[in-house]
Amino acid sequence: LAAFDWTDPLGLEAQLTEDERMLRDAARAFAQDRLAPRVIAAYRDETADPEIFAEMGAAGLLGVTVPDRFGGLGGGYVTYGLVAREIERVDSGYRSMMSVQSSLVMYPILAYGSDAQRERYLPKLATGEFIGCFGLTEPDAGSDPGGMKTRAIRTADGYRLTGSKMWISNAPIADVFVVWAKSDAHDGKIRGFVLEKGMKGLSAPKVGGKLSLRASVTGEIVMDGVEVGEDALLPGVEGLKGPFGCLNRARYGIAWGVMGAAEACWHAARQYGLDRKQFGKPIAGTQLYQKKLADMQTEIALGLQGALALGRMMEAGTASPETISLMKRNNCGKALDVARAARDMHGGNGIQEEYAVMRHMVNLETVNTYEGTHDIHALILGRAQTGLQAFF
Ligand code: TGC
Ligand code: FAD
Repeated sequence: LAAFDWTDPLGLEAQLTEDERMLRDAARAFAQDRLAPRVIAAYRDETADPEIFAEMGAAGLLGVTVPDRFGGLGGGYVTYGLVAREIERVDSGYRSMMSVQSSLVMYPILAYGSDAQRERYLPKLATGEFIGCFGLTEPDAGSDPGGMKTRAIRTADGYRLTGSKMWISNAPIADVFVVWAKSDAHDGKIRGFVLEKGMKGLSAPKVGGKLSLRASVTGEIVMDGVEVGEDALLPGVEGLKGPFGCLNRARYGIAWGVMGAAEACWHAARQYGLDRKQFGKPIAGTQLYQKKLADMQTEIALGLQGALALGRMMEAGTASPETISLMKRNNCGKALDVARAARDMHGGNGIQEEYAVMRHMVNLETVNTYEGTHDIHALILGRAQTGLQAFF
């Protein structure tokens, strides 16, 4: 039998291709060299540096699965997941910045946009010259986005959009806004529109006071009669499957990303336990401590295998939205458990900013909520196996 690698019990490394490992290593180097040194101050001061988008773009981390003719990397879904894992190992907020840009802004423009929209937006989103955001959630429509109030009313040469979006990542610093509205010209169906910063009636005030995901800026999108031409409409999709098509990709990335945050917490707890002595010996030498480490190791190894299996299904075109729900839900919940345990295992130091575990823990509260809450994904899975919807 082979020797045991405690960091990789199920041999994830050997299941990756040479290219995937190379791109993963580049993402890890970027995250550790460029993101890790600024995260403590960014989190403390609640500042999201817009320059990070350009830096991520230069490193090839925006639009990993977008074809290279539009400025993307033309990579596979496993590569995208590995990038999310490396960035979230530093902070969930930085992964949010990357995944909104890649899965929620570049993807819909690629999949549903016109040629003109693709040419206008994708290359600059890929370099980070443009920052994008995705507006689906509203103050009164979170888990139930079909209840949105934002309306697009037909005008002589386009549409007038009125409504407000809430909890929108990147919005206060965004140049490009992918927003979803019910369109009277399309029988009240949900349609996507691409708005640009500076349009009359469009504003994006910051949501302050967040105790989680503080390194990523969140805002509202207020549309007070924003007039756009026909060219702002995403022509290729209508109905909720438009935004959900994007969410499928972002939820998949989260399934990998949260495992990065969980690994950071697990490794930190192991090292802390080896260094910290109480009752005359390292606390990692106690049974309770080792049980917690074993649980972390097990859940992370299984979560990574699930994410990899799903990634291969995404690449083969065999992944279903329900399988994505299963992995998003499981890995967020397990990552949160790991982070809470790691916080506890650090004792008093666990609440200190330089130990990072509490920052990961409170970030993961957001990640467990956005892109469909833990319970909403349970209801999606319950419906799929009983045929009975339990949403209302
Ligand atoms: P339902 O009747 O189930 O479906 C309506 C239509 O949508 C289609 N659909 C999907 N299509 C593709 N992929 C999916 N995952 C899909 N889910 C549904 C469905 O086939 C149907 O199409 P059609 O053609 O028959 O009309 O819809 P419902 O209204 O009952 O929805 C229920 C529910 C709970 C599934 C859904 O609303 C839901 O998932 N709610 C959660 C909302 C959510 O995830 N919001 C995320 C906002 S964005 C965000 O959080 C970004 S954070 C990013 C970051 O910072 O990293
Ligand atoms: P609610 O839907 O009100 O849910 C509250 C509670 O009720 C939850 O526990 C939920 O599980 C439960 N619940 C709801 N319905 C049911 C039911 N039928 N049965 C049982 N329980 C139920 N959205 C975007 O569009 N774009 C973004 O970029 C974005 N970024 C975000 C960034 C941050 C920091 C945060 C916090 C959120 C972001 N969101 C974004 C919004 C996010 O997707 C929503 O917060 C999420 O979908 C939940 O909606 P809600 O907050 O309205 O909660």
